[in-house]
Amino acid sequence: KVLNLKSSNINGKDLQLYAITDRHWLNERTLAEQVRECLEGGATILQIREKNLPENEFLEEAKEIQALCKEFKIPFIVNDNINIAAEIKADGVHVGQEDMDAKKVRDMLGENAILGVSASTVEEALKAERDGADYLGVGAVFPTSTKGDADSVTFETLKEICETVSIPVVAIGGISADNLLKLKGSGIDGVSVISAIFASDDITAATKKLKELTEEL
Ligand code: TZP
Ligand code: MG
Repeated sequence: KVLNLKSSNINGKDLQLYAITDRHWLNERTLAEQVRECLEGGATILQIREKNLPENEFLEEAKEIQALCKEFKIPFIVNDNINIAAEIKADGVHVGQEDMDAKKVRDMLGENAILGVSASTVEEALKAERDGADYLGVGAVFPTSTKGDADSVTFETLKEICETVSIPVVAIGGISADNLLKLKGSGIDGVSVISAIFASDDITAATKKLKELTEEL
């Protein structure tokens, strides 16, 4: 049975500044507050990423964040959890190499939903594209403490992936305002960021700054 998510589409421009949530940085605040500030700063797409939240709390939170994304007219993506994505008709799902097989996810989601897949080699990138991915997240392009088991990807591999696939590519992993422009010339469509946004004391300002820098990619 094909789950009918909302009809969506994605292009490189939507991926310019891809924010991913992380409750590790909440500090007495709510995720919705933080996400609003991030969207006010100009994130162009948002992914909710929850690793340990009970399903019912994840669902309620996802609805709240989805409403914000609608308000700011940007795509709303759910990390890994296809059931939640389907239940609330999210714009799409993002899966890693260790998660459910991308082809299976595409079959379950149907043609219209956005499917993002993580890749750290040219082979993984090509397979993800064949399996029906709409975009790739490639990294970690810089050292990061946010995801302990992240593979590392060199600039050369990032560039080769961008040259090889025809779907848009976002770089991820350790990206900050200090190193973002090192990715210039790689061919990426955008950058995906957790801590440089959500660990910031001023989320709106941090997001704005990153967005400005992505204009120069
Ligand atoms: N996948 C590869 S690196 C990474 C993920 C989810 C973590 C990105 O977080 P940060 O804080 O932007 O380095
Ligand atoms: Mg995953």
